[in-house]
Amino acid sequence: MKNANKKTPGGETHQTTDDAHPYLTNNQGMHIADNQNSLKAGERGPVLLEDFILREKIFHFDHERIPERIVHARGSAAHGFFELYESLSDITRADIFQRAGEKTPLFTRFSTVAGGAGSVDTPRDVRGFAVKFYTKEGNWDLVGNNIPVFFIQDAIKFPDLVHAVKMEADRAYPQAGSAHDTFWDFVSLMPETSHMIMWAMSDRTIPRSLRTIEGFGVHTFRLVNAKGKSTFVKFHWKPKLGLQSTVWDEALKLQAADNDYHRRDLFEAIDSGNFPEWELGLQLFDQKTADNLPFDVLDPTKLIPEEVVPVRIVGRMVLDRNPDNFFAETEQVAYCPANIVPGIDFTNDPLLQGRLFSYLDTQKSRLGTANFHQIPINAPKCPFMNMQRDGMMQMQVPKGRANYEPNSLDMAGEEPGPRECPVTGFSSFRGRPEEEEQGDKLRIRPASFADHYSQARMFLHSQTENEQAHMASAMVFELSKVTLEHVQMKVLANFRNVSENFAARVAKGLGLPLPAKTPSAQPVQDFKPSPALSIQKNMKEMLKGRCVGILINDGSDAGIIDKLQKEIKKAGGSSKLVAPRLHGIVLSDKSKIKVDGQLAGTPSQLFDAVAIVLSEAGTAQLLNEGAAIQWAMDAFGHLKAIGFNKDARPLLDKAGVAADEGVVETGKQFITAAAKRFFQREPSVRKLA
Ligand code: HDE
Repeated sequence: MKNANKKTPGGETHQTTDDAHPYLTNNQGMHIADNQNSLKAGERGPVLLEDFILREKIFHFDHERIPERIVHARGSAAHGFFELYESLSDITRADIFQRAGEKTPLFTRFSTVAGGAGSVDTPRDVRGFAVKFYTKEGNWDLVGNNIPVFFIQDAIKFPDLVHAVKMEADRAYPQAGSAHDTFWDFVSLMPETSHMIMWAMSDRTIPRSLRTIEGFGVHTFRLVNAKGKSTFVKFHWKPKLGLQSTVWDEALKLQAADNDYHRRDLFEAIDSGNFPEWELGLQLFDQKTADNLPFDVLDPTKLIPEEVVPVRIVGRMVLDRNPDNFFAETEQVAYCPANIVPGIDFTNDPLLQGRLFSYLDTQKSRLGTANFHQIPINAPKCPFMNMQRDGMMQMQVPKGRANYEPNSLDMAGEEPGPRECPVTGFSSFRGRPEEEEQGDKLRIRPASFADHYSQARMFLHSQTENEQAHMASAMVFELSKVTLEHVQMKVLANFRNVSENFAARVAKGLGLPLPAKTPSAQPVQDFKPSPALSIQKNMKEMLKGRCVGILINDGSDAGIIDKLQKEIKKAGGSSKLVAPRLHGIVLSDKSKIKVDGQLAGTPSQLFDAVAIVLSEAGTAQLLNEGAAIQWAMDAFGHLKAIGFNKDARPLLDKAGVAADEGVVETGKQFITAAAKRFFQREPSVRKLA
């Protein structure tokens, strides 16, 4: 059916349906004749209540939002697959771990924790790392974080923790930040937060990209094989691009440069075919190993160093497809740690046990119905059927009389209904015969959870000097935003248990005297440092997945730019051109080009390394341009490689860029430098605590 395009009284033309475009309808399937004007009594008359098309459209729009997640509201996600490297059938009967080479579809959502859905991507915050595997035996959700431990040991403290970190109750600020009174008040009174606080103050919480974070299941889980034998497991995700973080000043400026920095980065990487990849690692250990560790494996504030129990790499996750629709998929996806499959099981970790209740409950409140599992992004990709019925938004149309089990009806004539299967069905790990899962009813913390400081100290001592200085400076920053001196003092008193030196540095940075030490329930132990916990010790020097910004102007040497871009591409990286104007930059060879970013809106913090290629005249023009000077100054201050051609040198001089091994002329040495950060430069650009 063809329609001629229609003219409105105002004279604009609106496209109507043709062979390529389907009919626009209302929600009942009725064709719409006019989607531009409401129904009025006369040309300039009142709109009529009768306009059911207008009312349906506005009614639906009015209800477009659903409650955002209580925590982890701000997130970005992607589809992909998990590929198993080797069969783990000796350790688990989980179907996903049986056949080497087999791929399982999945959907992964990354998030910040504290901010609302519309908050920025780069505050100092923990990142959520939630994976939904659509396995052949049901959905398995591994709902983890980018930090392997948690703030608290018992689920009953979670609402307090979250209330404390979120915006304050009366003033509704700060949004998405922990640097305020109530968070640190809670921390100061809960020494069990000490270990996680050290992680939160480290560069782990200011990642460069979601593609460069690790993921952890946090709790100890179990893998159970066909014979019913249980092996403890801790889950790890290791990014193929290695770990990479920002420096604090860069993170702050990224917030201003691009609120959606991580979301855009993930989307663009996938869109351009640079699929982010992680390897799944397992720390597998038995009861004897658990019994010999100097802490309790049920305590989620503790990690097992990789040097003690190695991480066995068993497969990889590739994210290769962006969501088609943010709301339908990323917003409506409902993760739940209780979604497990036969061959995977829980432990008695009291935080995990609380989570097993919370997520199902929160999904009902967010998605409005107990049938949220039928939404496409949440539905298993294997058959699912049972006798659960009805409820709001039931999408299925079950047949027959029998909606209960056992029944004899669906055997006699009706379509056969589902029945239980003791062989393939889930059965909980029975526990150890010598370990009673019963006892007096008690509200108690086990004594084995009482050491709050030893692993916090271990984490600190596992970092490079520069990373330790970042942590002390982060703590000074956060506590300097706290207005209550007694809270600052209590935090310092606690942290004297972690490290006298660290507490003293923070106290000095704040200009406060060191208070008396908080007594520790247990003597603090000096564990061996774990180099695996440091970002800087584990960064990969590579251009793959990274982007170089190239600042140019009229007259820039076309040959240098072309060679540079080719070399970057050859090394696996990408590049973007930045100039004072978006259109019409005329290069040395008189070619006229459009660049990728306009200087004032494309600051250097958006890039992993920068190059400045200018003619003498082009440089002279930019010497009075604050944005250009800041571009170079920030790249230097953020410890990035800076490539330049000789004529651009005056701009570097004006920006105070000193010569060091990261500041090099464009060419081979720049390609090598661009794959690194120059942490050794930092003492020359800022004073750390
Ligand atoms: Fe969550 N958490 N959590 N959490 N969590 C939620 O579920 C909760 C905890 C984590 O991308 C909520 O669907 C309790 C640890 C991630 O959609 C809620 C406790 C870890 C996500 C909830 C914890 C996490 C959530 C909010 C303490 C790391 C985002 C909306 C007992 C292992 C998933 C929702 C996504 C989301 C409860 C602690 C990770 C309210 C009660 C520990 C990655 O149910």
